[in-house]
Amino acid sequence: MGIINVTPDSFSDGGLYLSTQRAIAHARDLIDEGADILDIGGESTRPGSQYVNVDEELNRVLPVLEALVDTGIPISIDTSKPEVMKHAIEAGAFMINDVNALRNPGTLEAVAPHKHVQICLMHMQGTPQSMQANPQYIDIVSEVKDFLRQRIHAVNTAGIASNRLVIDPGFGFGKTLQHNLALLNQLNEFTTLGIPILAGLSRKSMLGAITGNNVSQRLHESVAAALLAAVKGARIVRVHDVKASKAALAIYNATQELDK
Ligand code: 9MG
Repeated sequence: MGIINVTPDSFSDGGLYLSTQRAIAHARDLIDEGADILDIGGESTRPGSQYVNVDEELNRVLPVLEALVDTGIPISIDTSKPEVMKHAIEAGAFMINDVNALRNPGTLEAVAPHKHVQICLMHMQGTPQSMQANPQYIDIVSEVKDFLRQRIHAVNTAGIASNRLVIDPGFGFGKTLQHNLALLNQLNEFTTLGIPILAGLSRKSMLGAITGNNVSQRLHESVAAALLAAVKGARIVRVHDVKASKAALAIYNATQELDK
């Protein structure tokens, strides 16, 4: 899954793709590099990020989505707002990537009737504004797993079948470095929930905390993290660097073909 941020304040490439044309050109590059899905976001979810109103978020994401729909690449829209979900689905979105796991009022109703639309349910402790202030867990893996199990149950009850779902432990969303490392190390624990796992580690500060590299220099650690996530059971990796990630995953995938 290639990342397209149409935001002025995303932690890695904020501002770069704010203009619609530049975002579309970047998306086309990621398609050429082999992206299987594109994730378009109009509101940054980085720690301390600013709220964006519905109209502004729609103005950012819809023109990019509309320009890419004809390419045939499945498009995910990264949003927690029901109005944005509805418009994006009407415009042809294939997935809604909600870092708030459909907990906002109106979101379940926005997506439930659209049986062809996939949904990513992500774990987050707190909100992007405050989540890194003091994240607390007694047992990170079982608490995140319990949260995802409860959200799967809640969305199923709202009429959304499990075959429409993807789950994500939410690396960096209300977690310390130790929490993130425990989640990555035990990512395979989440496979028992029976839902495909998405992992987003690309260029995140947890990687820089280990290597000391700043955000623009985290290619190698991002590729390593994506590969490790795949080995531990992730089916989708959300990345900025599609070409390098694809090459690394191709090696792992080739070893998996041997087992078939
Ligand atoms: C929008 N966004 C930023 N980081 C993310 C992650 O790790 N997972 C998902 N699903 N979305 C993310």
